[in-house]
Amino acid sequence: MSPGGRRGVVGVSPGTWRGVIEEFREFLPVTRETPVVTLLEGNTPLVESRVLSARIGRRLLIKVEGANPTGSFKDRGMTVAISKALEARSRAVVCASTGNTAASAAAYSARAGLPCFVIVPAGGVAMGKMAQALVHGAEAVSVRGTFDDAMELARTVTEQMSLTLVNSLNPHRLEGQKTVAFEICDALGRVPDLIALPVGNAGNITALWRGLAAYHERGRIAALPTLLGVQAAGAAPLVEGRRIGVPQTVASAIRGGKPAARKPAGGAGQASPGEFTKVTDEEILETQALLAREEGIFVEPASATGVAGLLRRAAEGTLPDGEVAVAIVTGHGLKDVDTALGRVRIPPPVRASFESVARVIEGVIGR
Ligand code: AN7
Repeated sequence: MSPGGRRGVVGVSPGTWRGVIEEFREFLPVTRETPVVTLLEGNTPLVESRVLSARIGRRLLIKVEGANPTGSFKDRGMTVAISKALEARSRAVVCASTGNTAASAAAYSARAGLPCFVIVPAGGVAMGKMAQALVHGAEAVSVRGTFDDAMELARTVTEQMSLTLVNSLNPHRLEGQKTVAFEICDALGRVPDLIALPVGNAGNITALWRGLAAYHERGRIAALPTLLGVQAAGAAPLVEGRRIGVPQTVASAIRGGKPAARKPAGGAGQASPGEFTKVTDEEILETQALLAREEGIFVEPASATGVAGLLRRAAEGTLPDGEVAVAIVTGHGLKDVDTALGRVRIPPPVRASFESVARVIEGVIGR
């Protein structure tokens, strides 16, 4: 094939992963004319749990979405949204964000050569994400308000100024995010019985369900799983069935009170995508520590939320049936080191000598 047939992945050696658009092209709204803007996202690890399986009483695998190029699942949707924006000759892209969408939009826009504006709630974005957006060259607008206010503004601005909105209200975003479902089923060789994940705007859970439905329709999987959507207790509009004016949680990525995707919609004629549950900030932070210390997986607080929901349901004895569960951990822990460092102690410096260092080691494991 001539390089022109694979614009955007030129230079990738044969046999390597080509990014979600090329790998799952038949399921995505792209044509041969669509310029593919990719950072080779997807193909993230599906890691067998070491200790959490025993705690929930079934096999658990962890889908590590923090291994995407900008450190979150958003890249799966952003490769499609930015490719389509470029194809449509958009003047600029805009998103409201608690951070990860902004980081991803900024990186893919940089690659596409498109101006990118991110509207963020002042004080509501973890520093790693803010750094990503700015370093990639996005223009940030920090508004005195909540994420929900920022979202409203992003919608208005894109409508009034004919710009491209790249939040999950952009249908191309959800199309790309479907691909996590394909990868999970491909890697397992079957559909899991249960998939748990954090829920903010409910874009990702909607996309996941659509991906599963698409594979089911094609006969690639024999059944559909139960989805367990988990929200933070102080920002749980979908669990409580009402808007939350000033949502509060340590998990800043999912600090929203008015889900943009509202009711997670299944595919045509599909049953409801699953169940919703909520967990406290304490459970979120304990689960984050557990994942890091017992499984070797460092996730941001929002991403620990899905696993925390599994643990809570298991403890209550209300976990849906099934042998095999998958937890999608959506973003990397390095994005929010401020929160993580709140739970550990940075040691004071000691003298740079063998004795000083040995004393520390002996204090922990003995001689
Ligand atoms: C790590 O970046 O909304 O239910 O603006 O960053 O599809 O909203 C992020 C959301 C879960 C929730 N985990 O996904 C944003 C933003 C992480 C996230 C979610 C987000 P949705």
